Amino acid sequence: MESFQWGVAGAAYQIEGAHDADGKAPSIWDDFCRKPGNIEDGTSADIACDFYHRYEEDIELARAAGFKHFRMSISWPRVMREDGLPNEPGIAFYSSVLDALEKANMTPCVTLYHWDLPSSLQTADMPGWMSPKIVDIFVEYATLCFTRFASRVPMWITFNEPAVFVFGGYQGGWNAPGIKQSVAEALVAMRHVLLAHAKVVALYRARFQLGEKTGKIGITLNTRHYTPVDASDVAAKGAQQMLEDRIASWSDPVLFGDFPSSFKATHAGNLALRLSQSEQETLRGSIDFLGINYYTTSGVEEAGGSSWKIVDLGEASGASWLRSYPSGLLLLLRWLSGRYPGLDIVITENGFCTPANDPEPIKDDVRVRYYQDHTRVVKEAVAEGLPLRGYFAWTLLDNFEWAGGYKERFGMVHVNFEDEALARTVKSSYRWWQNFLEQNA
Ligand code: GBH
Repeated sequence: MESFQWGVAGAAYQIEGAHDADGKAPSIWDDFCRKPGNIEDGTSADIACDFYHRYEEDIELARAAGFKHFRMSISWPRVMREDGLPNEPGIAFYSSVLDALEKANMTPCVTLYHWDLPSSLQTADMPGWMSPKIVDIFVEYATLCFTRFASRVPMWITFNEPAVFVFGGYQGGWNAPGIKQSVAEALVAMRHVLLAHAKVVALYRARFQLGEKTGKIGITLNTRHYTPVDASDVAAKGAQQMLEDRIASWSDPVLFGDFPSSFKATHAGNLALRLSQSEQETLRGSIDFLGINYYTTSGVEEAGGSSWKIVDLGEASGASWLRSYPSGLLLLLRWLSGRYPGLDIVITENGFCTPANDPEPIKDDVRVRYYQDHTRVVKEAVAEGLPLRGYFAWTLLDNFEWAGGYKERFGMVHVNFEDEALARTVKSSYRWWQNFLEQNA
């Protein structure tokens, strides 16, 4: 496991707080949280973990755990003003974070977009990712980030979980900006995200990739494995169809330049899925690695005739969508490297949820077990020769879990949100990582 990257991941909106500090403009998540009913416990991330002011202490926690890689995101409305000019104090913040990481001997992995679109880009005239104008506006934002930070950041991710903010934000409505419309309509946003990704990667490769092309850029997809639980052909076909619909619908475009034929058949006639020759060319091969966030697996079972259904597998957590099923990770990695031979894969998130009302939050044995089981699979995958290059645990701190508010905890460090001091206390899982990383250094 010589050069394998062990890291810890987080995202700006979930931890930074300081929602209006130093010229930061509002984001669609600031707005979404203000609307009653959107967030389970009625909270927001106005303060969150106050990482904005405590990043030194928190980076020290990550360092002392033994992590050598640190995944973070840049908040677009913190670094770019509504008039498009740089917001220097916001840029200075990330610059200080990078300084602290350098001092701590940790390598940054930076996500450009982890869901906090500037509010000024989501209006009646400018409908966010639904507008074709967003493509070039995202390129401008990325240009600013690369100009200021590319020389210090060897690993970039354009988008975190595009399916979640596209379909959650522009179809289901449970994610910002909270728009409810048909899947067919939301595919327009999917198209724009893919085109924005491809353009930003072309820009990075042409102008910013570090000397000797050591800098890498990729995309991170939300994934789960879909695994047949019976031996029927129907279940096998159902599982394959789900994997293509949920994962390959994003990874095929950035690797092959076009959507899977099954996806095009499902949405037959939808113009958003028609890519021109030149769009296909910019998309094709537009990642140096594929980032996957893996948390869970679903079973697929024959349900009579030619129909199949999704069933729960594995051990329950504090979030209904997340059940621990470690072997699904290995199956998913095999499926991905079968479809995309030679492609480098990085697990950019993996972690377990416990409820906020857990009577013993510090003694998070279930999380220890989850990390044990999943890191074992990581080692198996590497031993098997699968091109898995890194693993990032989600996450260092208990934080703002989007629509789940503060009710769902993923941290290896407890944060006391009941008290202004926001005290950090390491959990058993933190100590487990410390020990694990010492042995695997
Ligand atoms: C990731 O999302 C995010 O990147 C990260 O910010 C987040 O904190 C972390 O994982 C933990 O959740 O409709 O029942 O599926 C994970 C994918 C997709 C899981 C949306 C929750 C909503 C509930 N998420 N899903 S459901």
